[in-house]
Amino acid sequence: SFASMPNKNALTIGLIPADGIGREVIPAASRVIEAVLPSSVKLNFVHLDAGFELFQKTGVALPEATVKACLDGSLDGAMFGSVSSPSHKVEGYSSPIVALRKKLDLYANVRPVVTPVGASGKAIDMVIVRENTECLYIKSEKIEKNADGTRTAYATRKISETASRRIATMAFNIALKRGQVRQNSASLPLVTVVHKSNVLSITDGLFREVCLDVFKNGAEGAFAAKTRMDEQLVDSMVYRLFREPHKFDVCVAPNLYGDIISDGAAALVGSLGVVASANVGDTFCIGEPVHGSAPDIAGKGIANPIASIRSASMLLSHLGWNAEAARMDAAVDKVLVEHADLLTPDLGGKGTTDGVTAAVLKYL
Ligand code: GGG
Repeated sequence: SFASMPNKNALTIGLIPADGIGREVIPAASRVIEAVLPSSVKLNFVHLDAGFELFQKTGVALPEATVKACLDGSLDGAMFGSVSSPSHKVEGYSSPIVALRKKLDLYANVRPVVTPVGASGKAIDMVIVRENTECLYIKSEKIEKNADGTRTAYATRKISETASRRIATMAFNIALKRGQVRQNSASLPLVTVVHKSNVLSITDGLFREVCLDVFKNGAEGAFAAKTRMDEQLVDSMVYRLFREPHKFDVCVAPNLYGDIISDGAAALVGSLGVVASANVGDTFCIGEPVHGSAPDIAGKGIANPIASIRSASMLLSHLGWNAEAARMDAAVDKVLVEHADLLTPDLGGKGTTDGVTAAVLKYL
């Protein structure tokens, strides 16, 4: 959080629904934000464009106006929906969310993976902290023709000490905070560092080394005193995630591993439709559901709004609206646990985006 004392009079939030179901779930989340804030707050939503569909119409995926609105101090924060980037190269197109994260230096993608409070069975309560600015996502690729006429493609993977240090610091700070609210817990919060340094000993080796150093020496010794650190090779991490997900607490990973393990972890808590994230930098935050644009169900009114509502709650919490964020989370949990009849098809129900949103609004 970078605002412990929010301006309690006004809140201006940018809405960037982008493609597909983003255009259904972001309006749902904005309705919940509107309902949870005290009526005395002057709430202003600023609608901003981005996306592959926009690129197809205008030749621009991320308009300057959208970037400027996020950079010029006029917004307190923003919500992003989802993009439909194609799986093949399209001349002149580049993913707007990847660009936005880079341009705003939103260096952490924080992804809580949780079972709802009140659900039966062993609770899963983990946070995946994904590095958001480098790794293979620098998209430095090239293709060369070989003498025999076949082609070979290369991608450069960047892991810097600076980016590794700040993502590790973010992860240990999140662990410290979790430790503070869990005063009765017998064990200290645990940060699992995910890497593959047995193979990629230079790049992942650097990530691992920096994480270890942050643990040992960061926050003037507070991390070493008040948290624990563990490490997992990414393949073994996936295995353990499937076998014993309840044992994980905070996990920190380079960009691509973080993306893959968090989509996988979503399957453990029902569906991708309930997993939220916040893209966090030192001065700005964008809430964003982990799911994509789901073209197969776009426009049908059945997209699950819960990931976006939870992302909006993460955004509000970052902006210092902690009580309101907690009310949103509690309302979502109640709907998940008590209203299986209302849930959307990704969770096995026959419900709709509007039906789930109405139920969350009722329980706020
Ligand atoms: N809200 C996450 C999202 O839209 N994911 C889809 C995705 O990752 N697309 C690739 C991209 O355009 O970055």
